[in-house]
Amino acid sequence: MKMKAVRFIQTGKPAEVVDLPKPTPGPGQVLLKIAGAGVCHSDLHILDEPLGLSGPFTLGHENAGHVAALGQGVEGWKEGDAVAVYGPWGCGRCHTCQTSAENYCENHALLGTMGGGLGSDGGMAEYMLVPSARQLVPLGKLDPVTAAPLSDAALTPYHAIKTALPMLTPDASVLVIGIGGLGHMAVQLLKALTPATLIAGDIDDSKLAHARHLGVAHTFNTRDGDAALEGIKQLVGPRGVTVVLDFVGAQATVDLGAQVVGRNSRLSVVGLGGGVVHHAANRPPYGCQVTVPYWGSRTELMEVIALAEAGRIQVDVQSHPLEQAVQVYQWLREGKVRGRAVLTP
Ligand code: FEH
Ligand code: ZN
Ligand code: ZN
Repeated sequence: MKMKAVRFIQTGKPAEVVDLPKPTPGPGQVLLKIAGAGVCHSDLHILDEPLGLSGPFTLGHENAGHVAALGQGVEGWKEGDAVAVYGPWGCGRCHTCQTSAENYCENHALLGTMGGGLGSDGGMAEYMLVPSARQLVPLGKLDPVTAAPLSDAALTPYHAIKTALPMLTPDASVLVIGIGGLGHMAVQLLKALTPATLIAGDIDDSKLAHARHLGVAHTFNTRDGDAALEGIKQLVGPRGVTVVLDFVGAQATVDLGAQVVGRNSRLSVVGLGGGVVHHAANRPPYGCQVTVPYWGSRTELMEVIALAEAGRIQVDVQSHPLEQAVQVYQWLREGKVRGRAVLTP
């Protein structure tokens, strides 16, 4: 049997929709029938720049669907179970992986893959092979199409926010730069988890309107960096912003973040825009923690799913047929995607 799949061929070449044989699960593996595969901005970096991933492989690292077949020896799951795929595939043996933080696997350099859609075949296909049942997280009654982005667009900001929670007191402030797939989930997570004052920055007024729709009171268009800088400084006063979450990671956004954070703060750069944090005395201000968080742990994914099940967060999904993948990537590149695009086989 054949199946449609969206393939990364090599850096500099567009993705291609091709026919591939339907995979069969080997011992310990699980075959999923994919319901939704999120379209992440990181894929554009993978398609455009040498990120050390060699093709060809099937794209899609933000996946959810139903168990279709179990490899020999797999227990605890049955055909039809709705699941999200935990995306960062680590070794599963090291101390860090044993804590479920496979995103920070100590042996990552030896694995030859970052996960499905990131070196291994991912979920932009009718079926996906998951190497181990440990990468499956139950979705309960959630719809796998709208829940797929929980595995990256929600998990990645959740991981960055969770470690900053002690800093986010009622008199604190947090700036979210980039209200796209991850940013629109970040503002919802911050509203659900913290009393801090929320501030949103983006170069696109429609993305700022989305942030206001999600309950962010203060929005700034960062296309005019000086005006945004002055506006944010006026809003937060001499204390500065407590936490900056930069989901763009470009030089302009990293610079803005470094200029608005206060002392004893945190600047978290998540986006792959290639910006660097310039350092000099008291710049960023003394006591500012600069972090580069990556994705999240499996238990954090379970916590994100619980938030969605409780109705505390909701992904704004634009779904499109799998065959439209190349067009959807183009819309993402042009900043025309609101929330998260999800491909449905
Ligand atoms: C993917 C590839 C490389 C770096 C970061 C990412 C994220 O999109 C995963 O959350
Ligand atoms: Zn991603
Ligand atoms: Zn490991």
